[in-house]
Amino acid sequence: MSGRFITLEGGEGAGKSSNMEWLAEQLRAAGKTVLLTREPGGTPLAESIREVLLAPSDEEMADNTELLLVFAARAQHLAEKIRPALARGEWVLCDRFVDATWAYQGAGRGLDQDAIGALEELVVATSQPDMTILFDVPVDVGMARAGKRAALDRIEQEDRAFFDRIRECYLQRADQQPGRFRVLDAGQPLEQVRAQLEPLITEMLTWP
Ligand code: Z5A
Repeated sequence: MSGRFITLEGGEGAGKSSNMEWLAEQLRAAGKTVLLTREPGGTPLAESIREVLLAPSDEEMADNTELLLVFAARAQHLAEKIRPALARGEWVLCDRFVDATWAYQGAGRGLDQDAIGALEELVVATSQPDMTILFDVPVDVGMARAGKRAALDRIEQEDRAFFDRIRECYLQRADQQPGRFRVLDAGQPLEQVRAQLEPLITEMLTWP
């Protein structure tokens, strides 16, 4: 048995969380067993790492610490949750995955691509998504949505240029890997974003 692995990506306030449960409902209505999860996080240990990663702190986190924590959480998530679910034949919907590391730590922080590639090879190996849905939203629009929340986490406190690099990186990756990525205009109202998701659901349901 082998399930399907779908990841949702995008910048701040792109609408991933707002659409994930809806997407799961459509797949469940078609008879699929769906597991919803997120990164960083997804298991108790990985959620603890998430707290460390996102909590604002007086001690500045070194960039490599951030990179290693992201991959430590991912290793746990894959071992404890994602791979077992896929082995049971389930459909795993994951809010962010390794593309977020290329975008945030690679483009955002400017960390070494070879190091990220080596960690991806070690931790993710062949467990790559079957489809990655990129919720692409102009940075201003996404930041305005996210800014309505009570408090910004450690990464959300970065400047505008950081988020510009992230959006550019996501779009570049989508261009380079058209077989896996599907790009949505997530700046539109929710109903229109869901209308863009519908053909993707049809596509998924025709997978062999
Ligand atoms: N991170 C990393 O650095 N490296 C990694 O490898 C990984 C992650 C995996 C936590 O992610 C952080 O970890 C994240 C990247 C970093 N950076 N930060 N900061 P997260 O997924 O937990 O946090 P997030 O992506 O920033 O969540 P988000 O801003 O909430 O994005 P979202 O889930 O895409 O958006 P949403 O919650 O669905 O919507 C945000 C608001 O907009 C909400 O009020 C909605 O009602 C509203 N919304 C949504 N869609 C619409 C539309 N279409 N129109 C109008 N309003 C809308």
